[in-house]
Amino acid sequence: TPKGVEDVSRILVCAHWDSRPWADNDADSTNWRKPVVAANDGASGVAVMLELARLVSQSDSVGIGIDFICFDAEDWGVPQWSDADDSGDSWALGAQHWASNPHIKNYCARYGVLLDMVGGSGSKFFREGMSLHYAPEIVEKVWNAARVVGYSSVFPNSQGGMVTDDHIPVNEKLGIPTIDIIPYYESCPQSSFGPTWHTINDTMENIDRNTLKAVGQTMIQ
Ligand code: AHN
Ligand code: ZN
Repeated sequence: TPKGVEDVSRILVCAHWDSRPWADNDADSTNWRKPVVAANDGASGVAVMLELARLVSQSDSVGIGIDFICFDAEDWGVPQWSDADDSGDSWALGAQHWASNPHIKNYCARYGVLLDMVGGSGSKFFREGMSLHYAPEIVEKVWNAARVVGYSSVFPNSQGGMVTDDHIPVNEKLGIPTIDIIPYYESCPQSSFGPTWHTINDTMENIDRNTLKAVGQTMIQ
């Protein structure tokens, strides 16, 4: 049997690796058609994933298979300056495609974790609503792991928003219970995803290594 088929001894770790072509949430409308650098919204999830892969490859006691997937074209959703209506399916194009055409026929995994925007300064990862809907036991497991490694202040137990993201097609089309670790800002006027979301300020200066570490350490736990 090929790896991953009907296989519950594997888990899935995913992130999107594309960057949004338009900074359509920038405060300055002259930036709306400029690309986002995406230090947080793209690179951060991949960065944590690479570090997990590095650590796991050094260990001989992981005891489970881990599939790392970088999704393309997550961030091609209809821009705010466009007249086209955004039904939600213009987002997560790579994940939609992969979930309909997995790299292995009948691919399965025990569960999945999506890392999206896991490096922002001041980020807190509230429990995301769609994750609670599709995979409440995985939310419980991960938030418990965060508490065990001392990051309960970065991973509050209360619920944040409901997010259209790469985990939706993985849940809906493949039936793999998959959660999204994504920031939620309770009182940020620009966006509930934080002040740099889809702006030209999504750059390295606004990345905090402590946020990356909290997420990485939780994943290792
Ligand atoms: C929507 O704005 C519909 N979803 C947010 C998903 C996203 C965008 N993650 C990163 N960039
Ligand atoms: Zn984005």
